[in-house]
Amino acid sequence: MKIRDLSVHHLRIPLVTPFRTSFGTSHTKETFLVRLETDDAVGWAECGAEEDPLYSSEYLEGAEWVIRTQLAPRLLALGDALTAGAVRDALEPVKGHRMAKHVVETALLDAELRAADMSFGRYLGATRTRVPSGVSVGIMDSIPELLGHVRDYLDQGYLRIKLKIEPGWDIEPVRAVREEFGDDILLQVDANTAYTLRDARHLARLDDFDLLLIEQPLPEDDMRGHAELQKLITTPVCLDESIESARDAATAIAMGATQVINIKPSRVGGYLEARRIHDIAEANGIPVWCGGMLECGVGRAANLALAALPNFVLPGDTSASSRYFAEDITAPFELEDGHLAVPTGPGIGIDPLPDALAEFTVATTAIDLR
Ligand code: OSB
Ligand code: MG
Repeated sequence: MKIRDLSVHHLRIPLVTPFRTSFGTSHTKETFLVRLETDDAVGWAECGAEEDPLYSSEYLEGAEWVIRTQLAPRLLALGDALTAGAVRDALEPVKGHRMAKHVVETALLDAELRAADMSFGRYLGATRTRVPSGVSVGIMDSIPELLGHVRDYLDQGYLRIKLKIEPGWDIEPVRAVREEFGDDILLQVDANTAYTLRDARHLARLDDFDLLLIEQPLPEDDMRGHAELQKLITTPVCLDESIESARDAATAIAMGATQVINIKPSRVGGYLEARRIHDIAEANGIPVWCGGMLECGVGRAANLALAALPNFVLPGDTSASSRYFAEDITAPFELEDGHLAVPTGPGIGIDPLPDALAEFTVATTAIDLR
């Protein structure tokens, strides 16, 4: 496969509500799309990196630089031997930068699958036509404000609530949500690395609330700490930031550092690696669910296909477009009976809408193919 044209489209899309985590607050979705044209098709993919390196060490400007100077030349050097399946080995000399690798591999895979008239879901091995939706709820200024948002999401039909937590906003919001909405709602928390092992006794207080899991309580490089923490709390530990590869997943499972895994294709370098993690977890009896990076419709479409694989047994952070944006870059994904439909068209199964693309694009750069 020959790349005819490769470009980066920077987007800025307003969020319907600010999103606050233990590492910062977002008011807009900043990302870029990669558009990749071959002789047979056009592929699209969305970068998972954020503007600043706060969730992980990657950030948008850096990812673009890596794609332009490191990844694109290596892929072009493959000539006709370039396929999505060849990307991993070709890019292996470049350390890390998984979100940059993810977006180019995914754009290539999209172009390839569109040319083959095959959907992402079919290619990855999806076994369902729709996936259950959860929602990730940011840190708020007050408990009443939080309860208002949670009530609204439950009224819309979301099947699971995830509360972002940090020191000072953990036990009380969880208690308030349980008291207000009862013991039957599926509830979990995400700390985005805000604690240390010294907080184990405090975090054990969450054990009273029958949470599905606690996501990434400790720093991303503290695999051992998570294994130690799990011995001190009964709430299942679920790793997000710590799992960057299938090897990380195997290590975490073997160490007892994770009982559940949040799989984000962007964080792990692409859908092929994401599927390996799914398979390793399944073989070890570890359930997985699909995380998110507040993606617009382009990233969401492919995530839904992945989330339809059999070991995605918990509702994911794959919410409807309206949870994030008044206007999405694609036709909106809508909640039906608490679920989102898995796209069935070729490739990711959806295209950016020209008008929305024009409205939200703040810069476009061509990648030199010479
Ligand atoms: O830790 O899962 C996370 C968003 C940005 C960065 C990190 C995370 C998140 C979310 C939002 O929780 C999930 C979503 O709705 O896309
Ligand atoms: Mg997380």
